[in-house]
Amino acid sequence: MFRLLHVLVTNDDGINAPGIHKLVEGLREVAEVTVVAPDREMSATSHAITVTRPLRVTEYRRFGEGVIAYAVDGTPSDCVKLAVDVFMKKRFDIVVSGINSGPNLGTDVLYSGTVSGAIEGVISGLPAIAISAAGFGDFNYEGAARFAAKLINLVKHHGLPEDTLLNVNVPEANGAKELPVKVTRLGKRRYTNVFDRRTDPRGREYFWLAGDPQDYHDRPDADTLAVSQGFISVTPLHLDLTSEALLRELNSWDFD
Ligand SMILES: [Mn+2]
Repeated sequence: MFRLLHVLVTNDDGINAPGIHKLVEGLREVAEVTVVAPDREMSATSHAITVTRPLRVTEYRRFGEGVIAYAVDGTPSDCVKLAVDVFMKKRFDIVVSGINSGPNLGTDVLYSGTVSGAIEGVISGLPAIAISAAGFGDFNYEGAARFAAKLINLVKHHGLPEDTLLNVNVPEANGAKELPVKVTRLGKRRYTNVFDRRTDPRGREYFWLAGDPQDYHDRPDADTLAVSQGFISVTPLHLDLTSEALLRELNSWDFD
């Protein structure tokens, strides 16, 4: 019997962020959608989980009829864990995390709560997609939401290997109807001017972490390069960080 895919949606910008609302609008046309997302912004919380205090869950109705949604006072990983393990016993088919405000390219993925929401899905044994808007402010999320709806069906059709997720970055369409897609690897991204040094009203110095990304396009298939050229970037990510190359060489080190 034909059954709609059941998508678990989360994000790190919080359940009120415009990106997650556009994502749900796009997905609900082709899938059953359940949302479990942080009740406030949790950007750059990476794969943190909350273990030193309880988690509170509140029903959330602003996605409208037919979308079950809960806001959690925790991280994206907490949300996916709760959704899968405890509180929604229903089986999900796929996890989609986003649409993040701002890109998650290269080394960004190590800090990203958006990517970690998807990683938690993979750890739970589900296929997962992280999707980010490669732009800030009044970004038009519609192209990204349409692509997410297309991609969940491709993932259903092809499946994803174990411990693997897709990291997607979508640039602003700028009038283009459909953006071209490029399959990429993680590029190199470093930040300069990382700390903004300021003075508070009482004359005490403080620091605000921000920074300007510097991309090093040393490979033609880097995600950073693809997005800068106006492509939707799709990067397969694997959870095993083991270095195969050094693993072999390390065996020849004299540890004794
Ligand atoms: Mn974010």
